[in-house]
Amino acid sequence: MSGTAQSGRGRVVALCGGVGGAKLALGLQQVLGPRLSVVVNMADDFEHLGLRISPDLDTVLYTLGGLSDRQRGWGRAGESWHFMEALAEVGGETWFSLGDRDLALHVERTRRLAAGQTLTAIAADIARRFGIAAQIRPVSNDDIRTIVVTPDEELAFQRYFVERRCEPTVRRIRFEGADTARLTREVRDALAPRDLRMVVICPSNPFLSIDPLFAVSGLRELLAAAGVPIVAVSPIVGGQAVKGPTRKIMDELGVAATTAAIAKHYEGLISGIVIDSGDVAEADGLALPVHATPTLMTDLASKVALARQTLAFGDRLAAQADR
Ligand code: FO1
Repeated sequence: MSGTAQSGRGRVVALCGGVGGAKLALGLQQVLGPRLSVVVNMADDFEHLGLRISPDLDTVLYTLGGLSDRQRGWGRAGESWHFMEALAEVGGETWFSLGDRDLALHVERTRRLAAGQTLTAIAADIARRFGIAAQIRPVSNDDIRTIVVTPDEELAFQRYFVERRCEPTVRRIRFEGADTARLTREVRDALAPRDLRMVVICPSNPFLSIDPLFAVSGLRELLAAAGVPIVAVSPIVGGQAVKGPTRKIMDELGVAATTAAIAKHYEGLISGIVIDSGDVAEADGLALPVHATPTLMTDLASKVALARQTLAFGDRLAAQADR
C-alpha cells in the first residue's frame, strides 16, 4: 500500500445505498467536500407510472443537497401529496408514494433518459443544481434490477420492500442484468489509484444495497488494485440493524445479525471495519482490524463525527501498511 502521502488529503470513494448510507455520505461530504465521490446503488430503480424512479440515487441527492425529509429518510422535506390524492381519485396505483416535489425529479429524469442522456450525466447535473460538493455516481448506466426470491414468487425489489412491506420470506436475492452491466467510466476514474486515499463502504444493507454494486463485473478487481484501505462501517448497532429490513433478511438468509457476520460477508474485500461501541465485545473475535466508535447517526454532528473516525481509522491502516 502506498497510502501515507494521501493521509488527510487525497480523494475518498464511498460505496452507498439509500437512507443509512446517505447519512454517512453527508458526514463525509462535510469533511471532504469535492474530494468525495459517492458510488450509488441503482438496482432498486424501477419503472412506475411510466416514470424512471431511482430511490437510492435520489436519497443521496436529497440528503447531500440538504433537501431530504429527515423523518422518513427518503423523499423531500416540506413535501405535499396532491398528486397521490388525485391519483387515488382516478383509481391509479397508490402503493408507492410520490410526493409532488419529488415527482418533478422523476419526470425530468425520465424525459432526459428518453432524450438519450445517461443516468450518470443526469445525476451529475442534478447534484450541481442542488449545490452538492461531492461527485454522485450511479454504479452503472445499464439496467440492474434487484429481484427478491420468495417461497411463492419472484418480486421486483420495490414490490417486496414497499408494497409487501418486506413480509414475504427471502430465500435468495439476485441482481438481474448485473452479469452484463458495465461500470461507468466515471466510477473507474474515481477508483483510479492516483490521489486515492481510501474507499469507505457505508452502513447500507450489505445484501440489498452493497452486493448489487459488487455484482457489476470489475468493481472488486478495481478495489483490489487501488492499493488503499477499504473500510466498511457496520450497519449493525447493538445487534440491531438501524434501518430497514437488514435484520429480518439476515435471519432468513441464515446469517446472524451481528457485526461479525457483516465482517465475514465482506471478507477478502475490506482492510478494516468500524463497529459500534456497543458491539465492542465482538471485536476480539474478528480476524481483521476493528475500530469501535458510536455509529448511530442522529444529527449532523454525529454524522461528521463518524466520518472523521472512519477516515482516521483508514489513515492508520494505510500508515501501518506502509511500515
Ligand atoms: N419507501 C417506502 O417505504 N414507501 C414509499 O412509498 C416510498 C416511496 C419512495 C418514493 C421515492 C423514493 O426515492 C423513495 C421512496 N421510498 C419509499 C424509499 C425506497 O423504497 C427505499 O428506501 C429504498 O429503495 C431502499 O433502499
